[in-house]
Amino acid sequence: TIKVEDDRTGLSLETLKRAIADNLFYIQGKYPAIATKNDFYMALAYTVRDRLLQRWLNTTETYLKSKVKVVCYLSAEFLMGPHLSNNLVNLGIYDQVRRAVEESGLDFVELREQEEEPGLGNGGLGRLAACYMDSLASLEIPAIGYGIRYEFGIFDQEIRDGWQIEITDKWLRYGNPWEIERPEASIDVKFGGYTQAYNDENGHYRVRWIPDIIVKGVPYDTPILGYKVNTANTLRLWKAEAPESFEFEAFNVGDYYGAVNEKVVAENITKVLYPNDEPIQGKQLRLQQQYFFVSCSLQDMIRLHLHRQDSLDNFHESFAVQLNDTHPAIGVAELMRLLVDEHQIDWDRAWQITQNTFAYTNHTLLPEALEKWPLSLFGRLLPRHLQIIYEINQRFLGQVRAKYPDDHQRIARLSLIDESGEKYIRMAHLASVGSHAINGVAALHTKLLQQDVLRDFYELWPEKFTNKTNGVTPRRWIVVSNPKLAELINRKIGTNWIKHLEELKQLEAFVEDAEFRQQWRQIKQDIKRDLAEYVKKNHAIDINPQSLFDVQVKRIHEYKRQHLNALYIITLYNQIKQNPNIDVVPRTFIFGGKAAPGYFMAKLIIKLINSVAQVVNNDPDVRERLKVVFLPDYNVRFGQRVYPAADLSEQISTAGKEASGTGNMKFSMNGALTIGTLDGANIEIREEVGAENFFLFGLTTPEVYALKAKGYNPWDYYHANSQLKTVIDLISSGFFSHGDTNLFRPLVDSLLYHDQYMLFADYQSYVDCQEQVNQAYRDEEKWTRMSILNAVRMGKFSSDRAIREYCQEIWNAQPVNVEMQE
Ligand code: 26R
Repeated sequence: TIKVEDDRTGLSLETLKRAIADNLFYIQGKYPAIATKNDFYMALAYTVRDRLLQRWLNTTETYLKSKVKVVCYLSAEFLMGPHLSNNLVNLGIYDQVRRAVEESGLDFVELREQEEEPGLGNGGLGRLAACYMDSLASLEIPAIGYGIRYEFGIFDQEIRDGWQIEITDKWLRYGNPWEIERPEASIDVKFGGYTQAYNDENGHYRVRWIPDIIVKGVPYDTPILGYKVNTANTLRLWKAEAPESFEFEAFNVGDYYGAVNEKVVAENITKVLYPNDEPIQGKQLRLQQQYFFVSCSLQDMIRLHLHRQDSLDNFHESFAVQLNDTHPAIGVAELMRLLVDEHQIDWDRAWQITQNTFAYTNHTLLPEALEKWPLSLFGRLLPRHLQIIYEINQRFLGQVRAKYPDDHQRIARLSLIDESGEKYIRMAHLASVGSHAINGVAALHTKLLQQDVLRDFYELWPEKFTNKTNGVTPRRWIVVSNPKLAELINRKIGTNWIKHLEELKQLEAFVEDAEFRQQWRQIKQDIKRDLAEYVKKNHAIDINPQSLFDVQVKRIHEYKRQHLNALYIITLYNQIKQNPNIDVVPRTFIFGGKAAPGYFMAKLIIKLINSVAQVVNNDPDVRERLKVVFLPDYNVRFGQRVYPAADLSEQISTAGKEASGTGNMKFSMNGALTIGTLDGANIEIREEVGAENFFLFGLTTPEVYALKAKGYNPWDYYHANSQLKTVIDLISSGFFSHGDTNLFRPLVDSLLYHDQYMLFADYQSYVDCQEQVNQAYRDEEKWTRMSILNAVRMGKFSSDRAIREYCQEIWNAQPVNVEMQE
């Protein structure tokens, strides 16, 4: 008999080639002669999607048919990055598909670069959610990621005259082959209006909510396949639309423009991602976004639950709901409303179910990033939720009063409502009260939560607090982004490490193997050359692949201190100007990152870096020994290129400010050494890789606090340190701004008069530490040993470890085997 492979599942070269051609014709409606690169990319993407659909449907079916517990990760952001390569790797068909594409006469890399990355996140928090989705699927944990399908994700960044310009991110412009719209599963969400008390047929007191508008949530599902398993979980993102009936009603009474306006108002809700670091208390639309996606998601869960069984009494055994920061914290009040108002469960039982369902992760200690909503705004938009929050608060404060009678200050501090001035709802308090578990994202961060931000809650419920140090997925951040390194590792220890990252430890045995060190160096060298070519091609800048690649890529923020890095560059520059023949280690300083559009100081830091670059890069005295490049539009795709090319990773936040950091992990896994403070996960990274393999500088958190308490005066440092003074004076003089002494004045003044993040206090320690980096880099073999040890000791920082901990200690979730059937 002749066996013919199915066009949509077959993996032979012939079948893959035919499938690409078929999809080009039947989906894109093109034949090769008239197809664009994007048409070919779409044909390829559909070919790959076809090959994971069977797993996806089997997975969904498995969850629907059994009573397994499902983890629901609620997040306003999912920074997924490109799907194509990741899916190919997780399916285990990367090389085969690449060959099929090339044998079809196409350029695989060129097609791969056609994909618009879904940038539905700002940075750390959104990317963490994406890594966790990969690990959940790879560990075969039933999970759904719930979020918002923003029409415009994080803006694209351009640099003009050294300044950041924001361009709207039209990522859906050419369609998105990875998602499937599910209009049949749409959900209605209410907004505004008023509430009414009534007695039901049994004489029970009840409340109904009469909204003034209803918005329809339409789910768009994307499969998230695990690494070499059958599990393909779902990322379900909600789009807001106007309900058809609404338009129709208005039309009938002749108010056509009113109806169109309703539609516009509804559809605005999921238009655009809010950049962080923007003051948003007054932004009604942001609260609408949060409530919209959370309500859709909880109603969806209830529907799924009732499909599997007939009572909501054990909802918390069906679902574990994780709140990714406070953005979805309104879910606490919404689940109470759904259980009490819409499903007639009594308050006490509903509260037990709610607390057992939710868990809350905090991601920031910065006071300005702690969400609070003006009570007036909140009550107008969500009148029923405000009542529910009052009720929760009253019962909660009753408990507090019983434990701490007459401690009025404590009660005011713990209240869900901030009543010190204008009244606000404190979302972190709502999340803490409504959850059975609260966690920070690195050991230091959790400790600081307990001692500072959530101290009163910790005293009340110490047992709720746990630490869950962040992790990142080695599939995307090593296998996809650094295939050469992955292959070298595979040759030495096989492929088990990809799912068990601790196994990289076996490579320690090769540190003393000169040939292995040579191979390791060669790979780094090749990737650095690739990056240099990319920079040359896309930005017309020459960088020397032999120089030390010193990289700082992350959101631009004063606490992350990109400007401390700039002060060091100017310091080096001054040394060269003073003595042009000085023997310096050639360095390329690479920066990348976006500033929130309304964050003036962050934008000025970008301008400073570019202004310094212009002077340094064009000064003949420097003789190409220093180069400074700010690469525009840092995103997941560029991260994949830059982490593997880095020699040195800059993790230089003021101690006590960076909750964890995750870029620090990606660098180290790829063999970069870290220069960093004792902040966030740096501390744990240093513990793992060994203090001798980590460049440590700066004040510790207790030292930062003590200095603040005794009265920090940046002028003391300025006057005492002539090198620092020279650097600051040079900026002030207009040297980097064509003589304009005003341009950088806000930045310089903020350092001289406040220096909130203590750059001056850490300056000398940083400069000295950078000198140690230089010395280490001069000893090639030593540097290589350190690089290898950094990478192979990173096992702890796999997101698989983090997800296992969440499963065991918070979610009580188990892996579920998905059987393949036709
Ligand atoms: C309230 C609103 C304006 C807002 C503020 C801040 C929205 C979003 C943010 C982003 C924060 C919460 C964030 O991304 N935090 C980062 O989370 C990472 C993952 O845990 C950490 O690694 C990182 O240290 C932390 O800054």
